Amino acid sequence: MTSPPRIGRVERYLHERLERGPVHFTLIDPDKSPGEHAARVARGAVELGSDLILLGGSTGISREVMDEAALAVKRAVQVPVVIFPEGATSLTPKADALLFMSLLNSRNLELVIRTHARAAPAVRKMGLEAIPLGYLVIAPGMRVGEVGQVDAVPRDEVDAAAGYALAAELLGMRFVYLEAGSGAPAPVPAPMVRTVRAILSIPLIVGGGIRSGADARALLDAGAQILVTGTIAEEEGLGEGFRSILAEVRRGRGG
Ligand code: 1GP
Repeated sequence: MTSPPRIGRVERYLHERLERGPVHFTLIDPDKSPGEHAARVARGAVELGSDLILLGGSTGISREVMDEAALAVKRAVQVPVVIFPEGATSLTPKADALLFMSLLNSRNLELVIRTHARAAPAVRKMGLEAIPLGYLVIAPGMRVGEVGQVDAVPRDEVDAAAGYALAAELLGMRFVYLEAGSGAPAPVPAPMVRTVRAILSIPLIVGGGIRSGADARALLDAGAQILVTGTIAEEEGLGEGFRSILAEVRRGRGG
């Protein structure tokens, strides 16, 4: 017996939010901001209008650290708490969902599909909602570019990025994430975002190097629908930079 794909609760929530305008994800690394610290960052971010908390980011986050962070953040905020995985070891059923992401331009098949094949039965058993996503690293790529053994898409090769993004959609993935790399000196170029947006029907996520309201504005104007920030809150807290990014996101929603 077959049945149409099941869209989970978090994915439905995202589509409802996207109807109202741009969406923001706050990425928290539980190794750097464990438990109650993660909860404090999440609470402040959600008060400013962030729509979802992503947990992940560094290598080798243990299951215990993830469990603790997911529980603490869920107690602190109403928005979904979603795992941004760096491998199969940090999965926790305490989160609401998992970005089930293929690193499209990795040379390492482990990160394209093989780890997924091993982890899929455990994901199903945990009852974790899996959100299918194509993850594409754009130069400079930073650490994820290295660890992910990526052939990063050069910043001026907009058609190459569009090809990957459309292939992800045609393969049935339901989100595309353009990643410049955490801490990148500049975000994904706006012309690339514009070209990818024009060809894609599924929501476009952009992250890496977003440090100011002006960065956010340029990406939103180019058609990014979901912005992800991590480093800025880690380095500066929820100060002026973070606030100005969220102000642009709220402005895109009309207030
Ligand atoms: C990293 O895209 C995210 O995977 C966030 O990047 O840390 O540069 O905000 P930053």
